[in-house]
Amino acid sequence: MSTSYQEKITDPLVRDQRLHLEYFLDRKLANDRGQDIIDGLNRTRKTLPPKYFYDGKGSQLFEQICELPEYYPTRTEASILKKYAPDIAEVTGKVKLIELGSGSSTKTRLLLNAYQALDYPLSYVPIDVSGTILKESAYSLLQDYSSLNIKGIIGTYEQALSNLKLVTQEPKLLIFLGSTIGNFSDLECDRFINLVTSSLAIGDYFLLGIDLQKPTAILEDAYNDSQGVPADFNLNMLCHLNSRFQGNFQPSLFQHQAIYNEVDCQIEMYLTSQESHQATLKDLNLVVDFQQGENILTEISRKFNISQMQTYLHSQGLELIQSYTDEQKWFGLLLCQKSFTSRRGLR
Ligand code: AVJ
Repeated sequence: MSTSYQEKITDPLVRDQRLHLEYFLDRKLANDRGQDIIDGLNRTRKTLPPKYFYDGKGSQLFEQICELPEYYPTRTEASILKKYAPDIAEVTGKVKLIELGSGSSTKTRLLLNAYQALDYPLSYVPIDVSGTILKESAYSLLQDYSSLNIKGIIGTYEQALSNLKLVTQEPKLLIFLGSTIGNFSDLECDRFINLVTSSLAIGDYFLLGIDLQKPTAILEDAYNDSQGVPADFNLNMLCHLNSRFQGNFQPSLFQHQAIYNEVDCQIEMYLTSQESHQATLKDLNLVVDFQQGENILTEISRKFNISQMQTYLHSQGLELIQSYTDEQKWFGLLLCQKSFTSRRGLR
């Protein structure tokens, strides 16, 4: 039931109609009433949804994380894409490229290059919750790809995907990189994949990036660098909530923690309250009490196994066409296709 509006673009670059933007979240995000925040902070074990990391500042900090020597996922995934994008383009043929959580669209360029090399007209639909970063990346892509058309969607995955069917009947490649799927619980993952399959037509492709299981020390280093960038990223969520919902969180009262849970194969990121205190989010009529040492779980980042993921995707109506990985098998890219068999027929 989201409302959207089209922004009037006055930028000279887009006078030729190569860029369209659709907003499901307006600039003040008034549509987003933050019920998920209220629910999460009222639990005995407090949680906050990771999507609130990504305001303008948070997206910038995430870009900085990607540059850290310890944070291997981005660079590893990019190296796999660099090597196999031509293969992917050849398998899919001409498609409309749709990206969930497009961010800076840096890795996307590797795919665009591959499709361009095959002389396919380039059509790209980036989807992100941060309008700032989406626009910046779109402008830069338009400058570098002269035959590119962009339709950017600013909103959540749910908002964007539930409206996608209306957008296009052309063959599609939906990409979800960076192992962002690792942020979802089992239930959220089922819901998400269900959104994906219902927005795709039979024969459409889905390219999924997954971070793979590996020794604890390597994983924990990736989320606890020496420069404290992941800490800033984690703490920035509180600043984001403050500005968006008139809050008074004091980031200095919290400490960043990231540990690998070897049982559940997931990094767990916490903000730990250093003293007992109270914080409020005025716009949400929310008052929260914290005890000394109390945690807010801000993110899980699950680490996967390719064949388990293949079995899961199959059960959801997505067939693995090809999996790509790096030499160390640290990261996987799964190229899937919405199956020709109906989902119910599979079980
Ligand atoms: C964007 C969800 C893939 O889980 O590694 C990086 C986010 N959090 N450092 C991840 C993140 C802390 C990242 N994803």
